[in-house]
Amino acid sequence: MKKTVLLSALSVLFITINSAAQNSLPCDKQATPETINLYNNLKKSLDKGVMLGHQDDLAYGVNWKYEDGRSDIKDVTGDYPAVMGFELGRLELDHAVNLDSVPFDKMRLFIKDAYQHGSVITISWHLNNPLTGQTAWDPSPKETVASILPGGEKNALYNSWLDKVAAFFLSLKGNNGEYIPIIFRPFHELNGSWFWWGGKNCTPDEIKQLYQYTEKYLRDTKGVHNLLYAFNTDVFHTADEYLERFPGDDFTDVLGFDTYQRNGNEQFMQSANNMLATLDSIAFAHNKIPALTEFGYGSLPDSTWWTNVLLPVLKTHTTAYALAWRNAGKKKDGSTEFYMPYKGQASEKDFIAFCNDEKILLQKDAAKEKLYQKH
Ligand code: BMA
Repeated sequence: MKKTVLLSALSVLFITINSAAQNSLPCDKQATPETINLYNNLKKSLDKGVMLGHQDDLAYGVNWKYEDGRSDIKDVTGDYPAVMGFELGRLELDHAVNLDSVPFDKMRLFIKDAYQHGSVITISWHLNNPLTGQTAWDPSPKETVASILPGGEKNALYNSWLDKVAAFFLSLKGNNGEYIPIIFRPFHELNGSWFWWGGKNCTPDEIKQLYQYTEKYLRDTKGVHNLLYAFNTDVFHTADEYLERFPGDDFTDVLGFDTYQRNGNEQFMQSANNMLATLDSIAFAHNKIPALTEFGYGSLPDSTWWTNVLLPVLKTHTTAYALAWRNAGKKKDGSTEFYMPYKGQASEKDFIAFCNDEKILLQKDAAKEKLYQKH
C-alpha cells in the first residue's frame, strides 16, 4: 500500500516537473503573456494535428472581395482556417493598401477577428528593395543587404521601415488591450535567389546578421514583444542546406519551409516527405516548432490531391501548421491564382474529406485548444 502511494506521488511529481519543463520562453525573453502561451501551446499542439492555414482568407477569395464573414474555406467546409496569413509589403512605403491591394485598416480587423476566434496569425513581408526602390523581387545589386546593415548607406531608411512595421504590430490589440501575438516570418524563402535578401544575392553571414538585426531592432529598440519568429527556407535538400542561413536558436521560434507542387504527385510527395523528415529532426534537436510555412498546388488540377497527396504526407510527420497561399482569383495580369478550393471547384469534395480527418485542424479545433491561455 505504502509503495503504491509513494509511486503515485512520484508519478505526480514527475508529471508536474515534466509539464513545468515543457513550459518555456520563446526567443524574446520579454514576450507578452499571450505570446508565451501561444509558443508553449503550439508545441503542445504538435500531438493534436496540423492546423490548416490560408493567406488572406478573410479578405478575398476566387470571385469575391471584402464580404463580411466570408472565406472560401468557410464556404466549402463551414469553418474557418486555424491559421490566418497576412502580408505587410508596402507598409514600409506608407501605402494604405499592401502589394496585393489589401487595406491595412481592414487587415487589422481581420487579424483581430482571427485572434478573437482562436486562430493563429502569421505575417510575411515582401518589402521593397531599399537600395533600388524596386520590388522584393529585384535582386540587383547584390549589395542591398550590406547597405541596410549598420554602417550601410540605407541603414537609416531601413530603420524607418522597421519603425512602421513596429507601429503596426503594436497597433494589434485584443478586447482587453492585450497585444495580439503574431508569428512573424521575415526574409522568407531565403535560400532561393528571387528576393533581394535570398540565395546568391548576399552572403549567408549577411542575411543572418540582417535577421538578427531586424529582430533586435523590433524587440529591443521598439519594444515589440508580441512576436514569435519563424525562420523559413524554400525547397531544400539537406539539413546543412537548411541551416546555412539559420540566424540561431536565440532568434527563432518556428522553423519551416515553403513548397509548391509544380510536377507530378509522386515527385511532390517524395520531396515534401524528405523535407518534413529533415525539418522534424532539426526542430526537435533545436527545440523549435516545425511548420509548413507556405504550400500550394496552383489551381488544384487534381480533384483528389488533398486526400491522396497532401494528407498522407502530413500524417507521416509532426507539423504545427500548414499555410496555403492566397486565393487571388483572376489577377490584373489576366492570370488566375488559388491554392484552396472554393464552392464549385473540382477538389471541393475531397477537401471536405481531408478536413474531416482527425489530423487536420480548423478554427473550431484551434479554439478548443485556447492557444492564448496558460494551461
Ligand atoms: C506571390 C503571388 C503574388 C503576390 C505575392 C505577395 O506568391 O501571390 O501575386 O503579390 O505572392 O503576396
